[in-house]
Amino acid sequence: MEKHWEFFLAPYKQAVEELKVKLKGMRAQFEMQGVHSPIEFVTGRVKPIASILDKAQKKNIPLDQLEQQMQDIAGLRMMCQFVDDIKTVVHLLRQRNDFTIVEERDYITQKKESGYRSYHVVIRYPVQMIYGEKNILVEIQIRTLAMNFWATIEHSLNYKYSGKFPEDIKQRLQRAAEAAYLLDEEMSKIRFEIQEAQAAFSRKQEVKDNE
Ligand code: 0O2
Repeated sequence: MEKHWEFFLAPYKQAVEELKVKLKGMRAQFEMQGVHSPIEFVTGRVKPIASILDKAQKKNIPLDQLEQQMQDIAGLRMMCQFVDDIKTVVHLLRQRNDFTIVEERDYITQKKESGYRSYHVVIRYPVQMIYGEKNILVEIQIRTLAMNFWATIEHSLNYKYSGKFPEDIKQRLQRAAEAAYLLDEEMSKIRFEIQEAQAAFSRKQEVKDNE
């Protein structure tokens, strides 16, 4: 990697690593209390240089403006079991004082034309570098497992077809988005049943572990 990119991306890498620990830590606290965690799992990545350059070109962002205008060079994803958990997670993020929220985008009540659903929270996160503090933008995407399944598949197809889907694939993706939506709805309706079963299972597991 060119030295220039290595320097530029260093605070983003640091932020992703730190935030993975912090957001996974939230899940661990729910587990410790033996209550349902609104967070199922957390992932994070720094956008590859090729994708940064692609997006900059597509959105007409000058390279010297990346820091100010590209919000997802550092990205975290928080996956939830149920749609209602997303609200809880957003609420928890709003209460934290280790970063400030600069923008929220709700693609759940306002899904994208593609069928994409997710809740995006853009934060300004302070990274302690050896030369001082650096405030960078980080995008946190919060979504259900079903939303994530759809987005992951659509993202790979998007890559394959460079965004120009054949008509039949486009229709199937729309139907799959609808199916993912219905799956979320159904799961929400039997949420308490599911949680009871999960609690009983983890109690059983705990007894086994202590044997
Ligand atoms: P990657 O590879 O995930 O990093 P825009 O890019 O114009 O849609 P903007 O302003 O960048 O919008 O912000 P937005 O829409 O809040 O966030 C963009 C990111 O959201 C994308 O990053 C994806 O991760 C995700 N996303 C948005 N729309 C879709 C969609 O239709 N399908 C899928 N699968 N993901 C989507 P990147 O940079 O596109 O890609």
